[in-house]
Amino acid sequence: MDFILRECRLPGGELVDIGLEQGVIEAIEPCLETKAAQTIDVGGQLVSPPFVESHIHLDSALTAGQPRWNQSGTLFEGIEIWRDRKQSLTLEDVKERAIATLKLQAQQGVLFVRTHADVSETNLVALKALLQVREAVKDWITVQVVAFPQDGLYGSPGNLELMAEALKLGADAVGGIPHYEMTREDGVQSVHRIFELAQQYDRLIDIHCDEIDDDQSRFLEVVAACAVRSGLGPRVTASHTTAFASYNNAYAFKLMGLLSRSNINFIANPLINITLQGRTDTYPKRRGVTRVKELWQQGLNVSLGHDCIRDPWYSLGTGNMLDVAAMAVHVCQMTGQSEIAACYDMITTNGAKTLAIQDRYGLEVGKPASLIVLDADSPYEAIRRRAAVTHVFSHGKLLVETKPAEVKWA
Ligand code: 17E
Ligand code: FE2
Repeated sequence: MDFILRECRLPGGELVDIGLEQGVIEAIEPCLETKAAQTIDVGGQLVSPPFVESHIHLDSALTAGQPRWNQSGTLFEGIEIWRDRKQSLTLEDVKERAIATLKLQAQQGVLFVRTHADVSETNLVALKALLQVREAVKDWITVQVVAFPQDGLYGSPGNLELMAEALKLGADAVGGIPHYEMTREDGVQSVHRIFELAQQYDRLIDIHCDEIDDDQSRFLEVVAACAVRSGLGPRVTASHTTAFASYNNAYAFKLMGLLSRSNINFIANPLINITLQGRTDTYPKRRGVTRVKELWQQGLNVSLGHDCIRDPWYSLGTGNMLDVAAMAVHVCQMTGQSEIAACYDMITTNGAKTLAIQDRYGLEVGKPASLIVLDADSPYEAIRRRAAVTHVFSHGKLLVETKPAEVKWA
């Protein structure tokens, strides 16, 4: 064996040794007899599959304040600021910020990332840069790129062609933003078009859907219906769906039945939507984060994303998925023990399901040897203390080590 990690606490609580050989998990057993070139005594700390960042915008990451700060805190002002900033994008600018962000993520245990790339930008610079980044980093971190028309698929006459071009260039998924299209009809049509493109090019779908507090924003039902009719179900993701938090319960109940039938994935971004939404409310002020607990209780796949790290929509952000999970625990009131454990799943296994990479993901013999060690003995403690990720293994190689902070009383 190349590596043996001894006394690993799995997320489910079992204590095992894990053997890594030639980039693959070779053995998971209570007490491994074999010898290895290197042994790490994990001492009962949590060993987990890597974190999955299922929703982030790497093209705009690290641009907060450029050319100005978001004063209103709304999605719409963010889109306008980004429209100005994106005029000066270069391949180098996007690649540098994206790679710096991926390193920040990887050192905190993230080894799978789905990023959106704005394709409503005339030269497709963001998309081309992120496709180059996907290739450049593939030995240590897996990146998926969604072709995302930030200004709307029908926002400008050339946007549909730009989307098709992005898919020809190799984007992994088709994106959309129906609630931002000029009319409800355009929004509905955009969803149909997205499904046609996904089928034509054989790609995944991840739509920014109903990211608004408008209780009349009902594109999620269109996405779910298209998923049922096309049979694409698990290859489809509805991101944000914040209007779901404003729907009346009678409609939400009907919708939930359709969502179950559709079997699509959901991504909530609690850090950002707790700050973006509710901005037009006085009091009571809505939380504007989708019905995470109810979707989970319904047995649907929900994962969590950071969405932003220092960009026009959110000037904060650390890249630490435990921050995201902790915010979900609070905002979605998932404070029960099984609910906190579910929030940990939402930044690990559920994220892998959203990305449709389950064949390459998980602590199982035969899977790639990508795993993380945390300075905590359970997912609950990891979230509560935002525990440090002490070791990150990618494809059998130790990629990064972090020493947890030391405290000394005088
Ligand atoms: N664009 C968008 O439409 N929504 C968001 N939350 C971000 C970018 C970050
Ligand atoms: Fe987003």
